[in-house]
Amino acid sequence: MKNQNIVIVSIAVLAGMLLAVWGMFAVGANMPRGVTEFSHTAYDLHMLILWICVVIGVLVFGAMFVSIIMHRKSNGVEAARFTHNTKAEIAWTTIPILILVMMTVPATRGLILMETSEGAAMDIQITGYQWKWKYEYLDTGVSFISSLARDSNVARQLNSGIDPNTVDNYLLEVDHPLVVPTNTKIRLLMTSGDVIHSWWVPELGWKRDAIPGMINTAWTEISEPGTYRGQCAELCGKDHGFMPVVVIAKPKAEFEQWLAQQPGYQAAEDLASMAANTIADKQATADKQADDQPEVALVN
Ligand SMILES: [Cu+2]
Repeated sequence: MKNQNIVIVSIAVLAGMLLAVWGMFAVGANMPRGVTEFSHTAYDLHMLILWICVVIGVLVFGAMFVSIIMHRKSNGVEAARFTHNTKAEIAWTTIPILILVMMTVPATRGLILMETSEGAAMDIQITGYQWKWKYEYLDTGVSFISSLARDSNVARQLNSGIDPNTVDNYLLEVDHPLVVPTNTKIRLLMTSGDVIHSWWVPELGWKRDAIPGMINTAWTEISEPGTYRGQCAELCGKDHGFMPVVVIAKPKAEFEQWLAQQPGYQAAEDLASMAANTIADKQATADKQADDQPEVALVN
């Protein structure tokens, strides 16, 4: 009879915990799995740790409720009077340590993966400004400012009379999205022109602070073409909520076509020869200035 009650209480606790986890998924409160290798790593790590927590929760709450219900005073149970139990103390110290050490393995692997930006095929510099983003495709001459889209900007004004629910992607749309190629390792160099911002697109699996006077490095490699939206994730002033991020991932050929059509685009060879010319020009000017200097006789 007693054992039967223990089973009933345990099943009830387990059901309650599973119901809570299922509810979290049902309302879509979980983090997205994303579209990059790193976002998958972060998601899998998050799920692994969630289930470890669920198992611990079921065991701890199960033991607690079983003790409370089965060993209650009205059931005629007397409280135990011991104060120490060495074996129990060793167990509840070492088991959590082992669990934590076990969790550090995938977590460290994920952190190393996130920091390894070597071998990137292209570099994009992202500069945060109050309250917009500047994207520079390094070594191509292409750069532009990305600001909140007009529809959202009009609707957000006080007494605009526009219902935000009628605006597509309200506060999550920009005039010039960041366009990137799929299946290409891209290094992103983050900095800021004024205060600290943070560039965050949940589907990519990370966010990075954009700090004035510093360059933070991140990288991404998007596997699926699509539009991914995010926001500035660092409170950066009164319009912090109005500087969204929109990333459009296109297949490589389509991206190259897009890039070549951008104002200021220069193929890499042109840029290299331009840079070489500039250096040669500077050298020639310096030489000429040196020649023009009147000879000064040194008098002892
Ligand atoms: Cu910001």
